Amino acid sequence: MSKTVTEKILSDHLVGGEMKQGGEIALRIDQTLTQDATGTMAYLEFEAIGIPRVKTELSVCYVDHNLVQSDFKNADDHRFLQSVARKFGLYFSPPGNGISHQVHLERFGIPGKTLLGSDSHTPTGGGLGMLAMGAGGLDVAMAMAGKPFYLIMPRVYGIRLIGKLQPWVSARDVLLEVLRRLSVKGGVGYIMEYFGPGVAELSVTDRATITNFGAELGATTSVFPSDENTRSFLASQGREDQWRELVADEGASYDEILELDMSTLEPLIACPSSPDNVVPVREVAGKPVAQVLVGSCTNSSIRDLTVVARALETREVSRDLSFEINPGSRQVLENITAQGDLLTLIHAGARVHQSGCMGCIGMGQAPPTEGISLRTFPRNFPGRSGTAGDKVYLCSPEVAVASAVKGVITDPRDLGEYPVFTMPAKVLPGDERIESPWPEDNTVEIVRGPNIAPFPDFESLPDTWSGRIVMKVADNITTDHIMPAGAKILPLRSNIPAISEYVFHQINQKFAHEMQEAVLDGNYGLVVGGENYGQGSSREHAALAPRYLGVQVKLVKSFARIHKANLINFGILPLTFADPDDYDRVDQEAAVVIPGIREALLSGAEKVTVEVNGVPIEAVIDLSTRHREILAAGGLLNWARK
Ligand code: MIC
Ligand code: SF4
Repeated sequence: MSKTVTEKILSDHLVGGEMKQGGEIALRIDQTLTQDATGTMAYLEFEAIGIPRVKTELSVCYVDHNLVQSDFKNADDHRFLQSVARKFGLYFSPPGNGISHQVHLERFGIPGKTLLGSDSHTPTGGGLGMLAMGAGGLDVAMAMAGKPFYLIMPRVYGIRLIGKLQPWVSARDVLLEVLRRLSVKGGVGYIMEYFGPGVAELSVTDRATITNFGAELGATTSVFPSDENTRSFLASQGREDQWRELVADEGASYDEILELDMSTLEPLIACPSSPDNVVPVREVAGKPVAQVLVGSCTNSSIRDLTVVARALETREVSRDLSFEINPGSRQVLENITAQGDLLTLIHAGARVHQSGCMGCIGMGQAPPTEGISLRTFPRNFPGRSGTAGDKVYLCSPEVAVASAVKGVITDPRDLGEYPVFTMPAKVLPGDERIESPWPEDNTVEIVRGPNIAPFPDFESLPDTWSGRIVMKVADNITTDHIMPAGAKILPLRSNIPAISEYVFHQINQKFAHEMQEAVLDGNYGLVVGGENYGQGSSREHAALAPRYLGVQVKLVKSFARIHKANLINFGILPLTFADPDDYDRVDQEAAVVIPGIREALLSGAEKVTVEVNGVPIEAVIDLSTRHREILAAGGLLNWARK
């Protein structure tokens, strides 16, 4: 039978279940990655599982998010992570070395392998022909312990690329166009697989921009074939021996197909405050800009920064804005330095930062009040930049640099000739600070600072659940709404009691306090939500911290994949409305009873009655047998211990 690239990698790694759409499958995971903001928790969980060494082919522990050290907390976490890597046998990529996804693409990714990462932009690896997926920290901890990763068998969305990108139009615009057509929930339940003659026109870093940004479609992941361009990328990294060809068979079939002629694309931009709020740049051209940031795991490769620098060779950036560069990795920084492009950037007025996530996760770089911020980042969710009421636009490096020069949003085609750039046949690897796994040594001690709190214990699910609707929210609620990030809150990622104070902070600053009082009165919490609830980040804190406060059930129209998996892992029951119109019939504060919920779960019932102020409403239980057992036990760690 003819197979897609997705089907080939899935069947090579299948260790349980059948590859039938909608059923649960279990996959062998070859590689894992963690970043610091989710990693501390993932390693506390790995310790709780009690396995002495990681069992994957390769696991890497990155520090890239919590780089601002305004007190001891982040610095302590960095040391904790380094000691954990040494003890458990992982590679360690220290602060300043770069964004996990960029470094992983450069130094570790291998076509045809599976990669599980505790970050939603792990699909970056799809640019190399890997099946690279984001997950919660606990799922990554299980994979490091050698356990399979469970997943509902996705459908395959084929994106057929034809044509060639025009000057000043780049990979970012390809995905902006896909987001414009499909929206932030258009990829839910799918793996996006790129094929067709246009694929050969894109380099591996272009492809990685597309698969990375594809996370914003809500897709399970995105994948490109592995071809001659993949071979030359790996050769430039000195890793040609790790190349293998991996392309879809002639006649392979996709569940959906979208055809995209790249030659018809023009520069696009996502307006505030959602990545799918996309228009052509010319429609918003002329608006004054206060800040331009080039960086993030989506667009900070050697190609991206070189194009920006070359466009600035004979120009300088406007003095009315702040123009900032966050290189994706030490490799990127070393190569643009060796090429001389770094000097051009500095000379033209750029503020150059260390390699890392920086302002993308609100670690500094907050824009001024009312000021438009143009970013080559993947997310512009409200408030994520750190400034309330922010106006963040997402665009390509080309649009960013043109706007930085003119001081207003600018279609880069106005700059005239497009700089030529060919990727060097051999790059400086820039991996001198990556620490290889230490040999097993029982004397290695884990270094723990006072901010690292023990993992909380959770109770199992009662026979009948009762509580109150403590929050009702609309469609497309992001994990940034549920559990915000930013320089103030991120340092609390290793301390669940402390971080839980900020749950739903953007919506109701008193939420944590109200929950504490409700629980004292014996009222556990149910949260009501709309479509695509929990989109965005993989942060399990968005499940763990509400659970710590006493939120035990979520009843919504639909869930984002990773968030739903995190809810299950921490024993929060994810239910969906059987009739979406019931959403309008339930109000915040209403008393809720779910009689016989434990029995319903364990007997495999597909529906359960939820009584809201005494009125029955039907809810769907869309869960596998394993999920049901985990929920009844009160979470994955409880279940695994049993
Ligand atoms: C993000 O882009 O939102 C993050 C920060 O990288 C998250 C992970 C996190 O919250 O730590 C992600 O994308 O998963
Ligand atoms: Fe870092 Fe931003 Fe990428 Fe998340 S999206 S990994 S915060 S650069």
